[in-house]
Amino acid sequence: MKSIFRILAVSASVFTAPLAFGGETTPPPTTAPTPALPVMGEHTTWKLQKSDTDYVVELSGLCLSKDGDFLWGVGDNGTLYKIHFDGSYETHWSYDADMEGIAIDPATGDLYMAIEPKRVYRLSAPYTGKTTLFDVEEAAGMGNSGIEGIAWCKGDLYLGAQTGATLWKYTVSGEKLKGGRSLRDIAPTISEIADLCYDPVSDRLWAIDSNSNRDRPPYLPYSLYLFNGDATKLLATYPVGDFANWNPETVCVDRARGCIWIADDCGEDHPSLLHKVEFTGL
Ligand SMILES: [Ca+2]
Ligand SMILES: [Ca+2]
Repeated sequence: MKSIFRILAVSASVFTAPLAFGGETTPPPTTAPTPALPVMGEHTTWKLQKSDTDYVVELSGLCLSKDGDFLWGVGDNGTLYKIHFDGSYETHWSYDADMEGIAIDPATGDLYMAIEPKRVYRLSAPYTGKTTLFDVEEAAGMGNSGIEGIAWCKGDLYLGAQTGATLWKYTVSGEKLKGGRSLRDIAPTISEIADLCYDPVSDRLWAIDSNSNRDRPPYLPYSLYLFNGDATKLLATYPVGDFANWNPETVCVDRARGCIWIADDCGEDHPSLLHKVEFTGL
């Protein structure tokens, strides 16, 4: 007995967890650890252009392909592009619609497109035709400040509008689950949603604000916003305006390359810009 007591005394001084009778450990009281936030690093920029007349026009949405080997991109002029990680690209399909956002169901490869001001399309392989899924009726009157962002979130869709930085969650069959509510309620410096990307690994939602917000306090210029997965808490804000300051309308998380892809919609008369922004701790 004497030796057992000695062991217990030594153990208690070494381990923070108290030892119960018989030497079993009782777990220490736990507080949920705060996960570290991603840290933004260097960026690389490509001008998406082959010639004076052949360039990517008004790139406004990006998502990774099903196999993660290229990016799908959409532009306001109604073009679906395949964009490669070296800045080369091909036109895949065109349709007369103001395409502002794109997301993918990684299991099926189905693409979901946000059409300003209010519509959602689905495209299945080989992505040369579309099905209209539903309209976000509350965005119907938002004109050119309507739906710009779309994100695939565990079988449902987040949709975001420029007007009021309004966020909704819908099922793919068009049942409204949440919203619309303004992200300004939790992030007072965001003026609009220009794009969204939900990352299922970290369970976080990214949004980008494409406005200069010059002389519009409290709104910040050209910024990325990071929220928890339910978009109930702001986690971080990242200014991107030192390199993405035309009209950054896309955000796309790419874990395999440790980066976030941001694109500038530079209007009809200028090639769009693609930025690879390195992040650690995504
Ligand atoms: Ca656009
Ligand atoms: Ca718009």
